[in-house]
Amino acid sequence: MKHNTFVLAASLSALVSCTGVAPEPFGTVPADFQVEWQKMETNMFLHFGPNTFTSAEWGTGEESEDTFNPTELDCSQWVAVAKAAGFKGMIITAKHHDGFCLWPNPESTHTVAQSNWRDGKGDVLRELSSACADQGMKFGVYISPWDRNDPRYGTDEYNGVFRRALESVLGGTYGQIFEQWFDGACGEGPNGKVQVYDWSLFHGTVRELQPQAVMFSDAGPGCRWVGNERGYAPETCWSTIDTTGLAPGKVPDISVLGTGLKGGSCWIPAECDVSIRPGWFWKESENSSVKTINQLLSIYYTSVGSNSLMLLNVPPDTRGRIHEIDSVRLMEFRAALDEIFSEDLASGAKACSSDDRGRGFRAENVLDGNYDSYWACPDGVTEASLTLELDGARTFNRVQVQEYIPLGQRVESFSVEARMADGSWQKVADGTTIGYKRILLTEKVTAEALRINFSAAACPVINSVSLYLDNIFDQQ
Ligand code: FUL
Repeated sequence: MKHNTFVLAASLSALVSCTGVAPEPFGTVPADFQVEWQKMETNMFLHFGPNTFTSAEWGTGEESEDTFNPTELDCSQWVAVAKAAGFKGMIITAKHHDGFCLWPNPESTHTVAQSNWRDGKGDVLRELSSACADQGMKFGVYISPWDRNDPRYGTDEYNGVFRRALESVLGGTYGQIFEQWFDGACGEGPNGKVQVYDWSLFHGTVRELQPQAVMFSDAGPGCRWVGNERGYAPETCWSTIDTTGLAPGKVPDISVLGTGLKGGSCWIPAECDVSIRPGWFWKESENSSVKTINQLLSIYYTSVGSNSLMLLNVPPDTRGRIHEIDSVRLMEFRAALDEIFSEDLASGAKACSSDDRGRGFRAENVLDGNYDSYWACPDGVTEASLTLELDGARTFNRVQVQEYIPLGQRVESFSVEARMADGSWQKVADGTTIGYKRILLTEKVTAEALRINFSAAACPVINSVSLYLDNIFDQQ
């Protein structure tokens, strides 16, 4: 009996000692709402306003309010299209640089309330936010601080005017806002003056009214502009950055926005805003230049596949509907993504690794589909490898890897080797940073096993590894 008790106690303690302890977070880590935001991956941007009717990209602010006159506004259609395309959120230009407000902003006399549209009783934000709520879509707003209409622009008074405009959108009438988009543009107002923006006032207002909103600008604080409007995040893309010397609209070295900074003191991940058409606003003349499936897939790989969000602008037309050409293209894009990513060729594989932290943190976790389980190495181990014995020979050309970002971004570089039918290992790809998600494009490889070698700033913490076969995208 005594002996049995001893054996039981000994095996229990062995079991406990094999159970690993989670790594401490490394460096700067995201807020919970930034992790949720990153998981959205693809969102829709909507540029809509007087420019839709004048074919301008930047309105002058002198357009009559009656210019804005959608004949068949249908925000439910926008949301239905976005949803079918797999987007998780929508961000609308509530106010672009011309100053026209798509909601009855009490601070302004240049809004839907002064227009003949719906006898001045219309409110695009109300319709879109309720369509989003009905269809389970997140709702966000772009509100340009630059205002080419407001006579107070360029004076101290304007900062208060803009704060109150923010309050009327963010105060609750339109529900929860997942992202507040701040354009850094700061041009002249109607009196020829340039405004000195009070960013701490604006940011403080958003934080107070919408504590979970991710604030976009060149310098965050929630997410950052990637530095181009082509939907392209560079090969190396850290979600951390230092904001010293950066401000919305003021970025001395734009390349920093793409790469971020290893060990940077702020977690401000990149977002890729890009339009499905050449311009941001709808124009009849651009109906024939809607991006192709290949262009959209390329953007997907260089944004979502490069630790960034894809914010695709799909501008509603003069009817107030997403044009058929754009919606059909989006459905084709969705079908292509579904075809490529529906079958994970790593599933059924057996995973092992050079190192791990014990039970609960083993290599097999990269295959379990659970976001919150991961493979982690012991503290101090910064070079480690993970091997997948595939469930037979598999042919793939995409290698997708995810770090568990709630514990920080760690991997600096990695290489992928494949074991061929003759037993030899061959390097098929390599990359630098990973972050939330990294998709490497390789030649078509048929292999029975895969080995990924990681080199990281702190012990690697890898959430998932997947393999896919893309027969659609042509890299040219
Ligand atoms: C830019 C603006 O000037 C463009 O008109 C557009 O809204 C784009 C998303 O941001 O800075």
